[in-house]
Amino acid sequence: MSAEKESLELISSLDELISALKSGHYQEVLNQSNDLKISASEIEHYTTWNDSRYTRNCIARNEDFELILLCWEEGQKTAIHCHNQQECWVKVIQGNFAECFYEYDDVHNRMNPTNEGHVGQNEVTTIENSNTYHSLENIYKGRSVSLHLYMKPIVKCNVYNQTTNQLESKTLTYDTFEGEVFVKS
Ligand code: CSS
Ligand code: FE2
Repeated sequence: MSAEKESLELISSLDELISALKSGHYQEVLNQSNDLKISASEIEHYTTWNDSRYTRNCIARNEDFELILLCWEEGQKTAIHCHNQQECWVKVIQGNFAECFYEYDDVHNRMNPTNEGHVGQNEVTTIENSNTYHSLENIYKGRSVSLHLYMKPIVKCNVYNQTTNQLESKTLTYDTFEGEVFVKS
């Protein structure tokens, strides 16, 4: 291990978090995730809003990780989805979420709820089991903002269609990339 890797100190800003990730300190970032404080002013540059759906704003990524800021108007929610077998870490920067976990029953083609809870400001939720599906909903009386770390980046994930009871593959995209409007190539 390099001297630099041994000497990682407490991460106290978004820039330090990005540097730690870009230099491969993944375990240290995860170890500090509960204590990590990211202020509203640091994430302001990355926030965008859409009246019809939550927005996905990529702050930084490489082949090993993806750090995304999600911005949610009141009541906006995800579909029931998985993470394409990638580890997922979510920290609430502002607001409050209802989270529901599910397991897909492929005998009866249905999604069975297994657990539910709330994730509040500064709290962290993680998904490590590749079979786990979940949904998040902004239940705050106003806007919420959450920081998501995926390892590795998630290009596609399975989404549960509640009308047909089928799983569908969805390609994920961004609204912004490193603070600029994202243009699909
Ligand atoms: N996985 C969803 C957000 S909930 S973790 C997404 O990246 O859009
Ligand atoms: Fe998710």
